[in-house]
Amino acid sequence: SGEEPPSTDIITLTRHVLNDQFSLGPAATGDLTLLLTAIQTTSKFIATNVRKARLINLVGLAGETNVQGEEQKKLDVLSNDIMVNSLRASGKTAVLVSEELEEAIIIEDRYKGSYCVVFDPLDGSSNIDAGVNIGTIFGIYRIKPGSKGSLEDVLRPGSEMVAAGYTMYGSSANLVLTTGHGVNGYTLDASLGEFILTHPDIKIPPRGKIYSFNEGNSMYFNPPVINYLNSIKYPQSGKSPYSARYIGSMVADVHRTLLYGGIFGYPADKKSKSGKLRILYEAFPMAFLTEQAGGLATTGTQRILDIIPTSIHQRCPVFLGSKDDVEDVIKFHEQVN
Ligand code: AHM
Ligand code: MG
Repeated sequence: SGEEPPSTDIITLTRHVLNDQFSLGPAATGDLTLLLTAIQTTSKFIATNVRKARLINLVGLAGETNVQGEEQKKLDVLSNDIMVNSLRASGKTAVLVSEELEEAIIIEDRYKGSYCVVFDPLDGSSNIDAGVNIGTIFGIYRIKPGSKGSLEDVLRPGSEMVAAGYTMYGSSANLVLTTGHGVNGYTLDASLGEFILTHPDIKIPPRGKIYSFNEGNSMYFNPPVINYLNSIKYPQSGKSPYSARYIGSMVADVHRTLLYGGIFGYPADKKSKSGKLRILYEAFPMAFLTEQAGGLATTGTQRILDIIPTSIHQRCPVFLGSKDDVEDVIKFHEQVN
């Protein structure tokens, strides 16, 4: 008694995306839904491997191979293989760009579809061995009309992406997705093997109280960034300083920023002239999600989604999060010019 009966009407990610498709009428082909199904499957598979890897690390002796006698493949390489195989087999892709692969993959005719997927299969590599949150980031373009799939289909502004998202592997697996109509978050119910809608229509608070930068790089930072950080750490009298939170996994730091507000930054500095994060499969998907949640994403001087990349692994500075906070950092960049 007192216990609620289980809901008999759960909203899975597939149901939710299909519903979007119904609203498009007969014009919708269902291809994007099928592609997103393939991406969900890869996320479940990677989530399982992330968990297993920890168990093997626990029970295995250092330097040993696993019980099958094979050497463990590094998780990021394994995740890349899982994604490439599943995306190719979906029959819905034409071009794949992965952080793990120097060159783009142009899908052979037999499997060719009309979407391009850019992805970082397992982001936050420095956190993998410590069991701290890591994630998969992805962005999706439709190929240009008449194209059979080439680099030109992905060397385009982020504003032309049709969908983007990430899966965070933490205490649970969380998939956060936009198809250009807001942002929704889903949590993997391991017993059902389904991502269930748990965070409908995520909106970033217009101003936050948290900043998320790797301040260990302060000695290399440029004046606009130093001045901005000082302004939130030593605010005018009466105001409280911001709290620092930095995990070092973009997926986890952005996830918190979407839910709690505040600002995440990976600036360009004297050592890394273009910053660290990659435009196509890190900055663009996160910028798309942030804008769809009501926030802003900038390099400091330019809207991230307006960048036209000229190579697939190109980098850019990133500041994203609550609208008011990001507007502040933009003002500090304007002051110097
Ligand atoms: P990776 O792709 O090698 O994992 O690097 C990207 C990661 C991001 O997840 C994170 O925001 C950033 O690197 C952290 O970098 P740093 O350790 O320099 O603070
Ligand atoms: Mg990465």
